[in-house]
Amino acid sequence: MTNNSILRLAIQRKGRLSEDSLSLIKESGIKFNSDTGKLKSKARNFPIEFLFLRDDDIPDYVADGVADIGIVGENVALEKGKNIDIIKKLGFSKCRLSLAVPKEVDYRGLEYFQNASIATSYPKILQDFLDANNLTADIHEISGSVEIAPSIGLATAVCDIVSSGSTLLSNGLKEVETILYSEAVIIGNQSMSMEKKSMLNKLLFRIESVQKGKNNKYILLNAPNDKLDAITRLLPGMRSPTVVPLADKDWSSIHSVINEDEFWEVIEKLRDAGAEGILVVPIEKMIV
Ligand code: PRT
Ligand code: ZN
Repeated sequence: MTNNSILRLAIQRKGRLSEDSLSLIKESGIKFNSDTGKLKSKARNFPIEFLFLRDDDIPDYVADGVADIGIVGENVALEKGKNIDIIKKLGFSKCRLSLAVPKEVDYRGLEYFQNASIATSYPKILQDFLDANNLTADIHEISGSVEIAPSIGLATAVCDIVSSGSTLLSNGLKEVETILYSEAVIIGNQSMSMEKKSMLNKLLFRIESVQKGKNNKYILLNAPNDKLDAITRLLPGMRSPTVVPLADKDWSSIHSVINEDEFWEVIEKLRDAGAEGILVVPIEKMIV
């Protein structure tokens, strides 16, 4: 039973992805009751319905068309995802899937894993990695607390999600190889109707505007007119910087947009070039 006039988005009911998934939707201007105690919720101002599920179930629901799209970690999308598309990376819930071994092991390279026994919740991704490296190993699939497997004698290595690394450390393990860098992604059903695709494109446009806003800052500064050229060259802006004369006729105010990544470098150069009174303001949304 598919309803073509509404886009169904599956998000994690409770866990590491939930809060950022809900914030992204809210920042995209979509209003809804975010009580994840419920199973479903309809937006009030956008043709979208949310399904709140366990993250592991989301790829299947999306593949079957119960949901049209979903937000999951790339690790889950690749492990459980059959017949789904990865549509967009979302930049949050960043982590990596890594191989780790007891810290006393004198690790010299991948050959350590030949005939090893490895505990993991990601047997498919791990098997693909082993195959790609011509290795054979025993994979023990376990669904949680993978990091304790070596200390209870179940395995000689683990393949697990790492973020800060403190879980590995406190279990006497060290990270030796990274198999996958993961972040939250939007996954999608492969046979969405034209109508749903057009709703999805509207949603993606909004999400991209929010993301661009976050990656950029609005900058205002004062510059003596004889330094204007040098300073504007440091500031590309969306097209080119806006230059506004100040009451003091020898000075102007410059407004522009700069990328978060080059922010500090540009600020230092601007000061060296004679800019004063630099103000930096967050951008809520950016449409280019
Ligand atoms: O109940 P449900 O099945 O929905 O949730 P879940 O418990 O399966 O998933 P959840 O909420 O823990 O994680 C959801 C997603 O967040 C994962 O699929 C990853 O894409 C991403 N993510 C980001 C993480 C972590 N960081 C993370 N640190 N997922 C798990 N961890 C765990 C990891 O398994 C290990 O036990 O945290 C520990 C490692 O953390 P550090 O900081 O000690 O290295
Ligand atoms: Zn899960």
